[in-house]
Amino acid sequence: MFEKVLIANRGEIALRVARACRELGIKSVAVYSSADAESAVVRFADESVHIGPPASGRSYLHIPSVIGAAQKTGADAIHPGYGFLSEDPYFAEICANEGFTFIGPKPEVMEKVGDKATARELMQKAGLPLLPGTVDPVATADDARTIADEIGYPVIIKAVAGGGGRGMTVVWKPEELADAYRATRSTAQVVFKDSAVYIERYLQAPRHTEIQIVCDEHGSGVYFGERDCSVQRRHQKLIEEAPSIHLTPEMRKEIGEKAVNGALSVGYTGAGTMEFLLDQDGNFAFMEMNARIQVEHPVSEMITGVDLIQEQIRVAAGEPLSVAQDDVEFQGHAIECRINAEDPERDFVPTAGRLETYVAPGGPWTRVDSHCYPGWMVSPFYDSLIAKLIVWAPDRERAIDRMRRALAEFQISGRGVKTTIPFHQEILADAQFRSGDVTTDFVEHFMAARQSETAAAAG
Ligand code: MV4
Repeated sequence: MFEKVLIANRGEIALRVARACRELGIKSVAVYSSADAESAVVRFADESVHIGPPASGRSYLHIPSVIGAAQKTGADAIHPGYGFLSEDPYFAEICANEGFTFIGPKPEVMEKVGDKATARELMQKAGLPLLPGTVDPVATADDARTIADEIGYPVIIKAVAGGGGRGMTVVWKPEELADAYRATRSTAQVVFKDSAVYIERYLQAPRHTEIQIVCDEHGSGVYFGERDCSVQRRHQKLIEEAPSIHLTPEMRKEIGEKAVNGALSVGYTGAGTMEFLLDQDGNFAFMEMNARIQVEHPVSEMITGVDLIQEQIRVAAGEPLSVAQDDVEFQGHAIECRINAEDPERDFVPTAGRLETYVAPGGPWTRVDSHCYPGWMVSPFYDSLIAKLIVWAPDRERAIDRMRRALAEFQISGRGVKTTIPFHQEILADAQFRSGDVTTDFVEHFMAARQSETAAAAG
């Protein structure tokens, strides 16, 4: 096992990783920008190193500074968290070359799954279900037209280098295809410096259902069930839950085994997520693979009782997974609300500022993953996630009730600081959400209905 792990991240996930290290008896090293000098992880970790100014390009994304901190402190591994350098194969390679274990998959595997068309091809070969479409990038507008005619409309054009919802165009009619093809390519070139695109059948109003897996270096892989992440706005997830109430145990086993097989077939090691769309008839379609631990991993931990960060560290150290598939039991229901410093009344603009009040909820089956405390300065330099509130209960209805209770206890205030807490309360009170009949267009419809209610009340 490692003796010392450097955490190349900030915020709640840096603290989450430091806690896992402490429980495993591993020393932790925090790195921090000037904006994060007073952060909780700097105090919690065994050591800390200042790596640069607030701008992430000059601190958390600046590879020489991160590697320098690892050298200076004699760390033997680097945990990248999520975001920042977590899915950068080049960073993983530098870690290896400098003698540090990157806590994640091998660079060449990361590179393969990071290319959406390659991932699609590899996962199809491994037997995962896919939507009709191409596995090779589409070379010309004429080819695009021919392919779309075969697939049938609507279709979606996606950037090979895209992900997380960026660089996609839905095309409803053949006449619109050539323009959409050219527009997506040029956007992809500008945004991702790679103009390659592929085409898929477009699925309207699906559920976003993702499978958590962890694979070790001994050829074993385990799935930790699925998460439903359909409650999202502009590709930013707001609420995640596990399990999905739309799966039977048989469906869970089938898609879980397929996800693990797919990952093992490409030599994947570490924690990862296979993202699928789930249609109204219960059909899965593989979308992309995320080669990192995700924000919403706690809901999977809550229903399985397994610490996924500890598993991730264990397998990176070359140890076998601590659990076999048969040991993983799914119990009850967990929900996570992302508490962001944003103003839902002003199109969710980030609201940076100093927290005057910060009182986290407690009580039974209530977990708060956060780096915040009274007096903490929420910085405009980073993403606006300030806390994750996670609850568990024997069933979904009681989990929702518990979440409403916990959200009501949560007190966060500061000059100019608004949070998504009241918005979560509204969603949790919504009859459609409570029924579980939620697809990826839920928030959009919810917002529209909310708008017209406000207008009616004012009128
Ligand atoms: C799709 C789709 C419908 N059909 N692909 C968005 C994120 C990226 N990972 C995949 N995305 C989508 N791909 C086909 N063929 C709809 C989406 C999509 C979506 C997916 C998951 C969660 C929210 C979403 C919101 C809009 C569109």
